[in-house]
Amino acid sequence: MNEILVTRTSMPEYDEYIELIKSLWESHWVTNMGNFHNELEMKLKNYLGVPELSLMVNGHMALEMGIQALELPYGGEVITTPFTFVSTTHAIVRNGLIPVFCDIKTDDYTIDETKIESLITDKTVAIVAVHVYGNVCNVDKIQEIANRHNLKVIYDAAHAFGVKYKNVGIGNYGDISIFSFHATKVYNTIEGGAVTFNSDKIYDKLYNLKNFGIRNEELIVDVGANAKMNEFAAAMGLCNLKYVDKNIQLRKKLVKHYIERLCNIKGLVLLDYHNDDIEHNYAYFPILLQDNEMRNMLYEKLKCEKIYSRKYFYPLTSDIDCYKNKVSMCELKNARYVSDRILVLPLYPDLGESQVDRICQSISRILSN
Ligand code: T4K
Repeated sequence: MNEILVTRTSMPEYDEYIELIKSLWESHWVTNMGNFHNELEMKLKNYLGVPELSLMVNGHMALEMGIQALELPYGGEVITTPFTFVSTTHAIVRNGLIPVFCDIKTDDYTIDETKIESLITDKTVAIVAVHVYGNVCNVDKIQEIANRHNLKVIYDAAHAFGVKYKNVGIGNYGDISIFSFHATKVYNTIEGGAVTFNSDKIYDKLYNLKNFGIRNEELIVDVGANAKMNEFAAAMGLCNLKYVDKNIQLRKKLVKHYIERLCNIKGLVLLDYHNDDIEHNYAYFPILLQDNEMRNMLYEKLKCEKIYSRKYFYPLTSDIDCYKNKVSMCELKNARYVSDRILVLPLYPDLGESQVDRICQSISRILSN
């Protein structure tokens, strides 16, 4: 039996990429805002339908620098979700800010907007919410709360490339949004990421932050770092952008196939994709098991059959050693419930329907034993 990994990097045809990068052997210009970088910035702005976009070396640096660009006061509190990849929490803390963990909802696993206000104190400066699995946070309610309390809103849209809410690109919500273009994502530049926003001022600030603050050979205007995307990554991004719509359609078909085969299995809860306001990108296919024991058993047994699911996201970031007992949080009842039961099944555009059949048959057999 072939192994089926949780995801598989989408790549263009070999010749297409090689043809594109040939010019780099002529120019020898391989990084520092080269032509491919600038072309990709423009094309992604267009694709995501956002007013401004700054490319970054990866999604994490996009988040770290995006938060930094908002110049929040050191030691300020940030209300956030623990049900995410550690990058989200690390980016807050590495900016000298304090995460305050808020519970999530059990239907789409995003931050529970009804519980945000009770966590606001006079130290709260921002909300960092995550469009987890590409599921859209309640952006309207979150913005209302932020406006009422004068808070910045940052969306970790690492999973949400191409998602639209009410026909508007998801990168338009909040003060900034960040995307990940990691090899495991719906759209990849090998490693890469971007910050989206709507002000020239932030573009300049991010340019400085990602390029050591250098504006010209003798002018250094800020305490920047290095988070530039190189030309090989940008070229991969230019090639992959041509196929992303097709790939999302292939994902959608596979998700439908999964749902048809899993919807009648007792003890499984599937995501509800029926929401006319949301254009989904089908980034992940999470299922929720009845309890922790069942989830762990299914994970192990699938592994024995060379089917590699993942427990995205267990443990909660609030429970990892660097944060446990060191940060404040409300009762994370739903987050714990979900994190203990969630399992993400393999999903990528060239996963065949027959492989989905194999995965579903295994699940059905394992759960009925
Ligand atoms: N915010 C959120 C909410 C995020 O989920 C992430 C990243 C970030 C921020 C930060 O963005 P980046 O700085 O990463 O751009 C993966 C990814 O590395 C990570 O990007 C992602 N989230 C996270 C959810 O998943 P791992 O540790 O699970 O990856 P790994 O190496 O185990 O790979 C998983 C599977 O992907 C492999 O079994 C096979 C496939 N794969 C992997 C690689 C590296 C490929 O097909 N090709 C590859 O090159 O973290």
